Amino acid sequence: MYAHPANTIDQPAFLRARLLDVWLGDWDRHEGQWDWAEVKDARGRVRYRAIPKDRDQVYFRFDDGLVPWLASRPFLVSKFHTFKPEYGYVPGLVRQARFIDARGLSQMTRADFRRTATDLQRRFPDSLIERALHRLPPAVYALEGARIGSALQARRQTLPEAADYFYLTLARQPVLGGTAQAERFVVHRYPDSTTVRVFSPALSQLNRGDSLRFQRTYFNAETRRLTLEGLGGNDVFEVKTTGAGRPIPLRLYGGKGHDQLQLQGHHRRLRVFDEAPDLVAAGGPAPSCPARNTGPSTGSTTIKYTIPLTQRSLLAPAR
Ligand SMILES: [Ca+2]
Repeated sequence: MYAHPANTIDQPAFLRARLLDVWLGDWDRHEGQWDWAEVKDARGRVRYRAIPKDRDQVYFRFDDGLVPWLASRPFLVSKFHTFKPEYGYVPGLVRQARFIDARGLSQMTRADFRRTATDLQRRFPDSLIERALHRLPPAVYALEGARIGSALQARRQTLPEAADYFYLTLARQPVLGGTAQAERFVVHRYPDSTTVRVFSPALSQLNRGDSLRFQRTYFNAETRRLTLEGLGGNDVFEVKTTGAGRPIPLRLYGGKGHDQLQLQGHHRRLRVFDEAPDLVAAGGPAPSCPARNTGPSTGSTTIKYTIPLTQRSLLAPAR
């Protein structure tokens, strides 16, 4: 995905897989827990479809003792989640996957989350839950079957609410990355929302005239801070601010290459970081050097793909 904009994750399919994780209470879904199927089209675009594996934390039970109680407190932002009829603290439940969620769900809207959740509700009738639980060993079914079954039914009823909480968790401080190729980030900031479109000239070589890679509107009511990373290539950031209100705070990271910033309107709540001193616009904010360790880290060392040093950015996982 870093190498070329023609490589993308199948986001609707990944959202279905992640909502299944949420329903099952599988909190351990970091990037090492997935394989990826490559689906190539005739024009050379590659879509990656997620294949979940290592479901060893499903129906996890962690509620018998003081240490487990402490480890599951929301104020400790625990990743450990006991499987119960209620979802509990959703940001903790999805936290282990935040590195891959930021990339695999970046274009999924609040409506997509709700629609997918209600679709999954229909696909998991009581008869299916019962049939699945009967595949447990008989001794386990006798001991846990009824408890798991009723919890699955209760969680199915409130899956849309949990999906909404999941969406809001991801929408709070999104980080959007470019690729190693040149991109043009077109940002329109309004008092109540910010619209981002990303164009990749490398894409129009595959499909003439179509270079739009990404498009999304972020809302002040949901988003506290928005970060855009150009990564490699000579990137252009066009930022237009309309009105005198308080737009979503925006952070731009130019990354490698000779990057350009074009500003229209005021530049309040805008911070600019670049490794070369070329990301300046007349009257705009002075760029700072990117500080390390301010981006999201995965807390995981099992990540399988590696990012060449020249493309590594704040988005790169902690080693
Ligand atoms: Ca780039």
